[in-house]
Amino acid sequence: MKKQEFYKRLEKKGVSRRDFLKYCSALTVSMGLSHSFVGQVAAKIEKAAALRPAVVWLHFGECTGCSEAFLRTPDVGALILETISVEYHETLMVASGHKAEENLHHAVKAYDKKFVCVVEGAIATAYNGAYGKVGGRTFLEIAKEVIPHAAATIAIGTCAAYGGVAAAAPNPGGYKGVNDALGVSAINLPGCPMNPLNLLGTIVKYLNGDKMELDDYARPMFAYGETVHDNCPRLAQYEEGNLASELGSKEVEMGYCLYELGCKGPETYNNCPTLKFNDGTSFPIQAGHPCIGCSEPDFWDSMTPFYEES
Ligand code: FSX
Ligand code: SF4
Ligand code: F3S
Repeated sequence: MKKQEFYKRLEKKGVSRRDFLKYCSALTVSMGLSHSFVGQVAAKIEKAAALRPAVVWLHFGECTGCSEAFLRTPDVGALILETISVEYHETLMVASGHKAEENLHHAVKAYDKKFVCVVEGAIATAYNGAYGKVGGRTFLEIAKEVIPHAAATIAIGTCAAYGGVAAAAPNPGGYKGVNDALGVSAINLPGCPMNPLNLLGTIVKYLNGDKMELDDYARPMFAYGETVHDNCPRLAQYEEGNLASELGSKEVEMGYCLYELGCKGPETYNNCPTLKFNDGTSFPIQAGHPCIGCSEPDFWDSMTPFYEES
């Protein structure tokens, strides 16, 4: 697809060139690059959009909040949907029933070893996967059938990455993240939900053949290299000892540190303070709520009780 066509398609979806550059700028910051790289990031997105890979998007045990996160950010959603070609997505596609099943088989066959598999949700592994099914087949069966045919797999959200809420104790279904359940090497983009700009950044880096440095939990360093605390707007309050435990809610809103209210920002790796959610509007701590560590392996269990200092 030519560059001009890409812009035309974006404009049709209400995303102007100026909007496009705004998101390039946010992505540039999230990648830890200086503002002078915005043009290069824009060129990388254009290159990725020209390749427009087929994507098979699987849903397993989750709340669909990750899909919602990008659908509720219409411009970012449009950018993602113009950069990839979604061949199968249970909550977005029109088809249902047998027709939907057919679409999945067709996409896997037609784009064998070429498509990117995006997985949203955890996989039930106990009793042969009996605790989680779509169309009469277990998540485990579907994952085993589809993922080996993908050129790359991206596990979005903490559920797909590490099990997340679905794997909270006592976890009778034996829910696990994709890598643990299948023994594969998916890139993990945790967060409950993941930030859609991190998905876009990962796809763009992958399609440009850029080196993707990952941490020990398979998270890209460009997004998960620093803790929430490192970039928190309340960091100065933390350092000055202005803790919010005995304040009224108005003062909490005004910017006192939430550490004594159980904030897990110091042990949570994610770039939410930089990118924020809902089109850069806010993120939990800005809204006056402690970070609950939603992007860490073992969230939920290791992060509860939420409102106690760890
Ligand atoms: Fe999990 Fe995402 Fe939390 Fe929900 O899909 S990470 S429950 S926001 O939807 O998987
Ligand atoms: Fe750190 Fe949380 Fe305090 Fe922010 S609110 S400075 S992340 S402890
Ligand atoms: Fe999650 Fe904490 Fe960010 S709760 S959204 S990692 S501020």
